Amino acid sequence: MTLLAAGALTSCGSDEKTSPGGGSSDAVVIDITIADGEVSPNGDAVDASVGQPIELCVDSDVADELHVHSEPEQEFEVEADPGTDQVFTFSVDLPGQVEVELHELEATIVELVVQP
Ligand SMILES: [Cu+2]
Repeated sequence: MTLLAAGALTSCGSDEKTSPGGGSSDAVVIDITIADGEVSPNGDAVDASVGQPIELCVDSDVADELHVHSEPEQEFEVEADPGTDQVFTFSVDLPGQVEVELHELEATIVELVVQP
């Protein structure tokens, strides 16, 4: 067994810029902050590809549920844990527009535009 170098553990948001054509195996990283009843981002469009890993890094001061309105729908439990990144990774199997919604707040966080 070999250990991965510590540097391989990237923290959320440190790696947002991926160059086009760099291959679709890079994850799309979306930094999400939920604080004082507001969520950021709030409805932004984000490009992704079918099968590409999508990483939601959530910092929240309230418990809630993330809904990914893909087929099938995917759900993640968010805990109230401000200052800590909770990371949820998923991918989407079908091209199209997929909302990532915060259930209790009824807010659309991002609208994924999933390319074939
Ligand atoms: Cu929903």
